[in-house]
Formats: sequence, structure tokens, C-alpha cells
Amino acid sequence: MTATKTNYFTDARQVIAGGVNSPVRAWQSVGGDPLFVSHARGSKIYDTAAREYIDFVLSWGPMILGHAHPDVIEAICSAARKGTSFGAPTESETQMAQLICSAIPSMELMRMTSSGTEATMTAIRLARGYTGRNMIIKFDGCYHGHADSLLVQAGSGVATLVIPGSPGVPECLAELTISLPYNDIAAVQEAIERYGSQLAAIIVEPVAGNMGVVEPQNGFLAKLRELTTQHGIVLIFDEVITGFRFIFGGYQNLVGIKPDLTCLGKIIGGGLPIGVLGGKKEIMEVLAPSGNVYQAGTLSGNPLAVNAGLATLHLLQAKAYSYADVDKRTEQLCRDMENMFSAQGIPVCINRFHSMFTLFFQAGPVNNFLDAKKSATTFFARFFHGMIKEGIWLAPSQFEANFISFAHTDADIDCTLQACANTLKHL
Ligand code: HOZ
Repeated sequence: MTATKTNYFTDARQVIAGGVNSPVRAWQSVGGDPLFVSHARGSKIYDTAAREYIDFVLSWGPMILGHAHPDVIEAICSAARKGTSFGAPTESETQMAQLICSAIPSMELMRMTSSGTEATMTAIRLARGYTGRNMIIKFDGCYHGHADSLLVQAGSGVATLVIPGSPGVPECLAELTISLPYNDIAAVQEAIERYGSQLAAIIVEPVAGNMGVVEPQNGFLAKLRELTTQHGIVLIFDEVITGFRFIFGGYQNLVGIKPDLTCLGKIIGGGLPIGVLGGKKEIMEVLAPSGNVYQAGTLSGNPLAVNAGLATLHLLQAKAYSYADVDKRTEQLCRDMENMFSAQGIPVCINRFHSMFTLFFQAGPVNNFLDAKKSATTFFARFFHGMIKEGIWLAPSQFEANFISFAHTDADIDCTLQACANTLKHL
């Protein structure tokens, strides 16, 4: 059956579980039917009724250059003309690996996958294989994709839909994952004292993006580095969101902390499916075929994704766009929105880090998942729909990050502020 102009979601639900291929897209926590997208270009996204929106979701982070950047599209088309998948190595994969290793020096060797989930899943397996230990620590509200071991107290869609525990994950596996409050180094110390010799890895989003944006506080990451080194635990930075978002490199470059393993995705694929896992040579060599920990994938290092990623990374490396400008725009947007809310006496705490931000509807501060969950989610839903009516597409969940791209202009920011003012009049 062909979808008509009004029944896209109804039709989708007949044949796709929940009508979407990734839960947060269903808008369940904000209510109403999700908009279906027809196309996107630059900072704008268009629904199937040809309405234009300024896009702050940006495919959940990857589209730092904006949608359909001509260089990226050209790279994809020219790669496609040569064939779309070979199941054999290509020179582009080596070029991409060289570029990423030069930008993020802790990544001495890497392996490409088809998604961030595969990268984090492999990182955990590798840490277990390397250390011969089984337990891992993660942090409440952090989301590292949907592999079994990582779905405990997870953020993103799991937080948005308030899914209790991790149905479908065998208890004996979930028991091996300890989830602790983000930014709570005392809790980490305690867990290490208790389970130290059984701990294979600590995995962390160095700036959390999946409970909304939350920055590490009080040397949290440096202390994690210190403790993991002392106890022979593999430290994994999940930089799927943060990689190449703030500078040409990872968040780790900004703070000078070298994790043992790093996971990347999103921006490095230029909007095509990709993941990367990399780190210390000694650990990475434990992966098959040089070692015995197994990981594989027919579409790993796919030529379209790698060439879209290479085109994106080359533009970022060449400083064709200014990270400082995009940060300044984000800062202005957040500051002016904050002022509007406080003029109306509406409590809001806007957490921003460079070009990613979340509006938490509460007084704040928000330093962990428990704090994030105190937000007024019903008010968030009303604000979200108000903004959609005004042509502004924000992340449809209180527990996600919004992003700004190099394609967003001062006019986009002014327009968004005007939309916010209009929305507030009606709330
Ligand atoms: N869990 C993703 C955001 N953190 C959403 C992915 C998607 O729906 O595309």
C-alpha cells in the first residue's frame, strides 16, 4: 500500500515495529505522531508536507557540516560508481585510519564497524578478552548503544521511554555490569575496592549526551584514568557523539587524557553508517586475526561510509569551517533562551558544551542522571510541540542532546530565538 499524505505513521506501524526503526523517533514521550522527513539540506529539514524546519537534531549528531554537503554527496556518488561493497580491504580504509590516528593519538590501531553500537560492544569484549576479567562499570544515563552488557541504567531511548531494567538481557549478563552515578568518583572508588580484580573495563561518555548534555566535573575523567591505571582496568571513552564535534580530534585531546580504547561513530561517517574502535596497540592486537577475540562484519569499512567520512574529515582538518563560530552561535542561542525563560519565571537549566546543548526544565544544576530526571518532562513536551509549530526541530526527548552545524547561520539563530519567544507566549 502506498502511503498518502496523512497516514505515514499509521502505515509504518502496520509493518515496522512501533512504526520506527529506532525508538526515540516515535515521539512517544512528547506525544503526537512523528513527522516523516522528505529531505534535508544545510541547516534545514523538510517534512512530507513540504514544511521547512531548522534542524537541531542533525541525525543525532553526525551532520556537523549540515545536510547534503556537496563534497560529501560527491564523495558518496563517486565511490558508489566504483561499487558499493566488496567484503575486501580498500586503500580508503587505510587513509581514513591514518587520518583518525593522527588526530587522536591514543588510537594506535583501530577497527572499523558499521555502527557505534558494534564499536562499544566490541570494546567491551576486547577488554574482557585482554584482561581475562568479566565485570564492567558504566554510568547511569550514559548510553553506549544497545549491546546486552551496556543496556543497564541506560540513557537515550531507554531513559526516554522509562524502560525498567533491561528486559531481554539475561540477568547473569546484566549482573556483570555495575552502573554508577556520573561524576561520582567516590562511588567508583568504592566499586573498585569491592570488585577491583574482577573489573575488565570502565566505559564512559566523556561528555554525556544521552541523558541530555552533562559535563564531567571536578576532574572526574582524570581520576578515572588514575584509578583504572592503578587497577589494570581498561578505560574506554565512548566518543561516538563527541569525536570531532568540538575540535579536529576527540574530547580527550581537549583535556589531555588518553583512554586505553576509544569508540567513534556519527561524524566520522559523514551521515552514513559507521563505527570505529581503536586504542593501545597491545590491546587492539588481541582482536582477530592478530589475536583471538573475534569481531567481523560484511559492511565494516564500507566504501560509501568511508568516503563520506573521509570527505567530512578532510574539510574539518582543512579548517574549512570554524569550530569557534559554531560554538559562539550555540552560546548566544543558549544564553538568550535562558534569559527569555527567566524573564517569564520558568525554571530552566541549559547545559551546553561547545555546539551541543540540552534545555532541562528545572532549576538545576544537572550533573548526573538523577538530576536530569527531576526535569518537568510534560512541560518539555509542550515546549517541543510549540517549537515544531514555529518551524524548529529539537530532539523529541528531554534526555537527548541538540546540535548545531556549520551550516547554521546567524539568521537561523535569530529565527530560533523568535520561535522560542512566540512559543513561550502560548505556554
Ligand atoms: N539513540 C539515538 C540518540 N541518542 C537515537 C538514534 C536514532 O533514532 O536515530
